[in-house]
Amino acid sequence: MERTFVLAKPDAVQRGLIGEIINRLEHRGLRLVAAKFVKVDRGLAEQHYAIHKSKPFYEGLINYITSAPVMAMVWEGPNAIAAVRQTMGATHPSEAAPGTIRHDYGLEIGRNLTHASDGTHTAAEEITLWFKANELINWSRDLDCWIFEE
Ligand code: IDP
Ligand code: MG
Repeated sequence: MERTFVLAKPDAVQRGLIGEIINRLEHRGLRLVAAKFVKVDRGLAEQHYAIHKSKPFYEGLINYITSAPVMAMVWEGPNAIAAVRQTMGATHPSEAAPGTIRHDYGLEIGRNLTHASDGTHTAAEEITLWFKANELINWSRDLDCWIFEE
């Protein structure tokens, strides 16, 4: 079972789309492991987006992610990292496939509603950055056998 880190970004929170994002991931069959509502400070934002430090959009990105609270989550399931990125859609909403969150709710790359880890290494790093070990809940659902084959 794979775990991935997900954010409903400030625009999603301001627009009342936390529930919609959770709904889509729940309906996909993914299992929630952890969630918290966070006002991101600049230090956390800089750590989370360290890989983008040299990019021209970096300052705007830090301002965006610290501009309002975010909903930070961990979700798990088979191939959860790829599954969540597929449900989110391409980074630029204008390139995201219809039916994805970024397509259905977004227009601009700098207001693309969600973050999701892009690989096993970043997923592990991001989960550790945002959550303490005891905030991650190991549990099972009665319907897991109808979603997970094994
Ligand atoms: P991802 O969120 O799909 O993984 P990344 O390339 O990792 O995309 O970029 C991180 C975030 O930085 C994007 O989700 C978006 O909010 C922002 N971003 C990326 N490229 C641009 C850009 O060209 N202009 C403004 N913001 C950008
Ligand atoms: Mg990324």
